[in-house]
Amino acid sequence: MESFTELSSLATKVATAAGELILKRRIAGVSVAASKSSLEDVVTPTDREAEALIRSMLSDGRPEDGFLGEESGKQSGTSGLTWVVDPIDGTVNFLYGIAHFSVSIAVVEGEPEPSTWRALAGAVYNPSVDELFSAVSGEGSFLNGNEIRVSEPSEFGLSLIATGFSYRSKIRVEQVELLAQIIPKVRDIRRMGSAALDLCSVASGRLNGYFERELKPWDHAAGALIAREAGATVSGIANFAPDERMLIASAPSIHDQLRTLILGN
Ligand code: LIP
Repeated sequence: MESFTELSSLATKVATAAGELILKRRIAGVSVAASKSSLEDVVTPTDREAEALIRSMLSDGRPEDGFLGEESGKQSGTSGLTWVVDPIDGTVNFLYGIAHFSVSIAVVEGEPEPSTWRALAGAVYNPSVDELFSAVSGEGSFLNGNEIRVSEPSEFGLSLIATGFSYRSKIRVEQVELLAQIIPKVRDIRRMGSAALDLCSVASGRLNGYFERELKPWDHAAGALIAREAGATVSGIANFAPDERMLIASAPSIHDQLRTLILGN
């Protein structure tokens, strides 16, 4: 297998190319192509176009690898590696012209299951501000080539915490009820609309913590690796692997207290 560094180089090259495409389409104007799990859960023609470009570039570079994408699903490979891709993370922001969306590309070893995969390399690119977050397993995390580390708050009550909400209104009511218990105990809350960029914000110290339910593998595959390699603790409901039930990422010193607030244990 090629070195992890070569995998990272391919991830960053493809994420940057896809980011340039989606920014061009955003400037030209964006429409809804379809809705998915609910009317609020939209997909645009650019989501599909960007994922097709990503698949094509990855296949050219590593034809034997598997692929799992938000828009085109899963294709098994023969190399033991799978690329886990969200072509536009923060699609609603993209649709509304809010400059906070990203291309998220990770490569994992083993099945594309968060509870069992080993993330090897990842890239998250925000084309609106030309910020490329990247990480290689065991080699740290970087923002535009400069190493990044989590930020430890002086105390839990001064933590800046982000979260996100479900596309399903019934679940959103439950999430707001939980948030009502958390918000008085921390500095403030942010809801920015891209899980990948929220995880990169934890990695770079722009947030002290982030949690969210119902994330798909492609939402967090790259961002969770970037957060961990920057010193964050990332966990889920049961073992220390996030899944759709919950993802919690934070500076290590506040993780247990944040988990207890969110999960009650
Ligand atoms: C989004 C996530 C975000 C979440 C949104 C949505 P998408 O992913 O990045 O954290 O709150 O509901 O799931 O759909 O833009 O790829």
